[in-house]
Amino acid sequence: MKNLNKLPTFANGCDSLLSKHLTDTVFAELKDKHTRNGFDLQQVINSGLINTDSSIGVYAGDKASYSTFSALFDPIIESYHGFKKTEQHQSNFNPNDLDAPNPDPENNYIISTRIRVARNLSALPLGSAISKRQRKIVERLIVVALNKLQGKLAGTYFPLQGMIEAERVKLVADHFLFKAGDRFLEAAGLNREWPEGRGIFHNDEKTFLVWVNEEDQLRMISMQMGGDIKAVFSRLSTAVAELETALRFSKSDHLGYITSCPSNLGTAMRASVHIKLPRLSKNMPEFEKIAKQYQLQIRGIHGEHSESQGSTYDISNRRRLGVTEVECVQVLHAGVLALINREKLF
Ligand code: ADP
Ligand code: DAR
Repeated sequence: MKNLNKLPTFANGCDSLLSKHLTDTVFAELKDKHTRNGFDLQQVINSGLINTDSSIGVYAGDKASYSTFSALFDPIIESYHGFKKTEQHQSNFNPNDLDAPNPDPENNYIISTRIRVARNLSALPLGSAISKRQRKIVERLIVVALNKLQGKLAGTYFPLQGMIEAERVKLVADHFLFKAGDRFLEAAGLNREWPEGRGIFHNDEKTFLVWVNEEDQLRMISMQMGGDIKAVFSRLSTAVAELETALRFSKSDHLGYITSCPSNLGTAMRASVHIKLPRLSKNMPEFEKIAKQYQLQIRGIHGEHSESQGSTYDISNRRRLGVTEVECVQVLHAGVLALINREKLF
């Protein structure tokens, strides 16, 4: 380990899973370890050391990180997902198994629905350990696959490098593009050589989008206005299956799809709605009780670490590992129905 030769201390009030699970014993076991890509414990924990407001605080640099540093990752994964190191992840991306009629057919509450999955290529390191040359190879392999998409999924890739700033700002404001300069990703080494090798693909309707080389090498996104959750899921299922014929994604029997952050392992799926709850949002204890019951996250409308606007919130599934893709969306659907029914009672 380059800079740390003793167990780091964490600021008072830091409640990250890193601060909880990096014990003396774990530190002693891992401090001199590294993967064959040279990824070491300092790099695993750097984001959580610098950003003491992290909820998790660790990132993997390659698939091997999850085994090399399992003494730290396993308890973090169990704390976040309730998933034990002896369990095997199961996948089911079949829309026929999803029972999700539109919970808001009159569009009184749900503004938009978005479902995304993260993927990384199996042949190269993850973003925190990848080299500049390797990142360009990842971009090239992904763009070749994206350009093969046909019909309604066909679209165009827009590299971030050279993008007109006003266009970039508008894509972010319209919730289509990732924000730049995330400090958690910065400290994890995921923003190196930014914006080289980064970009966004989208079809003409902007209902299918792919982020390239942000936190993960692919974020495949299906989204549209309104609450037709099943249509959004079906589009994503088709698109992911198409791209899986052209790209080999990193996965394991135990952890499912491999991602930079352990919170995204397994399905690597976040299914979310932007929903207006003017009455329920004035009763946050009740709002939070329902969200907890359905294991939903309540977030602001610009995603992570953002604030709600008015009474519009981003509601999404919290668990991604040890549940299937269908179960992630089924839970969101049930939770959104419960929130809407409670809103109606006020
Ligand atoms: P991820 O979980 O995929 O990393 P975030 O949840 O942080 O992404 O959000 C990324 C962008 O997607 C943000 O601009 C956010 O506003 C937008 N977003 C998330 N859910 C929805 C939704 N249901 N409708 C529209 N935009 C959304
Ligand atoms: N911000 C980091 C990661 C939390 C999960 N979100 C991701 N992976 N985008 C934290 O530890 O708070």
